[in-house]
Amino acid sequence: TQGKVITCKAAVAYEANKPLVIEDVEVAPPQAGEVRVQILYTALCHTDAYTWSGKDPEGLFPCILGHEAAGIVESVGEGVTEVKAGDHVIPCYQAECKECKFCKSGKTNLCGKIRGATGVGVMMNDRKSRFSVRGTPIYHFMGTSTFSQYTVVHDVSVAKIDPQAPLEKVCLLGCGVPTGLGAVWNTAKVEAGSNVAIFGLGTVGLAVAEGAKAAGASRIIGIDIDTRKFERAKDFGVTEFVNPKDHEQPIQQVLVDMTDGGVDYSFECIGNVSIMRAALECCHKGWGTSVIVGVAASGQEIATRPFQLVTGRVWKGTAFGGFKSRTQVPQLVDKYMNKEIKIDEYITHNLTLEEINKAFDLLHGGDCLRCVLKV
Ligand code: NAD
Ligand code: AHE
Ligand code: ZN
Repeated sequence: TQGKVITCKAAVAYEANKPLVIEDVEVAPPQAGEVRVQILYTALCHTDAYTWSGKDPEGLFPCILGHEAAGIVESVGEGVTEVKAGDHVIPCYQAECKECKFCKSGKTNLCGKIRGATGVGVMMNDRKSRFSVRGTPIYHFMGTSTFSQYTVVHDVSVAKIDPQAPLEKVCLLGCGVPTGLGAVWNTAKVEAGSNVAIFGLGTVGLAVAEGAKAAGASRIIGIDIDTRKFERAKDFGVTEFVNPKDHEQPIQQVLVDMTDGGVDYSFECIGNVSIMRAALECCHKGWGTSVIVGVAASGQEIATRPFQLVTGRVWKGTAFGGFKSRTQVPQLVDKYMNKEIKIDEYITHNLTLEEINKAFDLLHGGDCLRCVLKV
């Protein structure tokens, strides 16, 4: 297949909110600096649902969504040295070129090399897509487009992993689990003995709980409006639950009262700007730090009284939990293989690519964390 167009199945999003269509998609060979990957397993993340909903300003249609996956390199383009055909890989929506201003700064995991192309659904080389259906180009998504049996990614967007690792599990290390763990370990740098509040107990929020427990946090307070989330959350380290619907007072006040003035760290894992405000305002005066993890819709803005920051609270955000993707995703795979981090516990459903619309329905129902599709 090397050097040839591959025709394979992919789920195409033609329009916002319209069911995805399983199509025979033509996938062009990788050009210089590109890698064609056979995707074996992909999970769905709420960010896929968000873009599909039409609320993402970077959402383009028709496109192939998906960014939490694992697979095997099918072929590589000219000049690609770090992976070869047969390597087991995880596509990384957050690239790491190791050469740009961002990568060299030592201050961020964001990479600037290809972001200008991935935000508009094309490849860097020729600003074109490698996907087409009956001659019509289909946009890429997040530089990954994993809802396809084959995809083409930039070489800086692919992490080579232990070939022994089960791809049907480690696909989750493409997004949600690292995001939550890293929000705690890299972005907030939670210390032992801290009090932590987590808003939203989906996969990302539970991974925050897992990370906080590992960091030695004393109280890990989970906040969710869906009571079904509570029982499971205990297994991930949540020590106390609050349902905002059970309280008359604003949730930030409830938390301040529970914690003698506020928490040391809070994490917003929902994507709701009024909860982002509550998450900041439930932090302790003088030092409390709030990390925004959730992705809010186009046009939404955050607000608080500046006095909240003047009096020492800190507002931060995180992308992919601050992990440097190509360097650190393989390390997270090793941690899973050594049983230092969970993955299996986040997988509540398994389906096939053909059943992807059902998988999105499950994602919107309350009992699904991650649904892994066999591609
Ligand atoms: P999810 O839908 O599984 O989890 C969200 C949880 O929030 C659910 O349990 C829901 O019941 C709860 N919730 C909804 N509204 C609430 C409210 N008003 N008060 C309290 N709880 C409420 O989603 P997920 O896959 O865990 O992702 C969470 C968010 O993180 C999404 O916005 C996603 O787009 C974003 N995300 C960001 C990054 C990043 O790098 N920054 C990475 C992955 C996901
Ligand atoms: N396209 C959206 C922003 C989406 C967003 O914030 N994405 C997160 C990852 S979510 C993964 O599930 C992120 O890492 N952003 C950093 C980046 O460079 O995209 C919008 O609002 O424009
Ligand atoms: Zn995601």
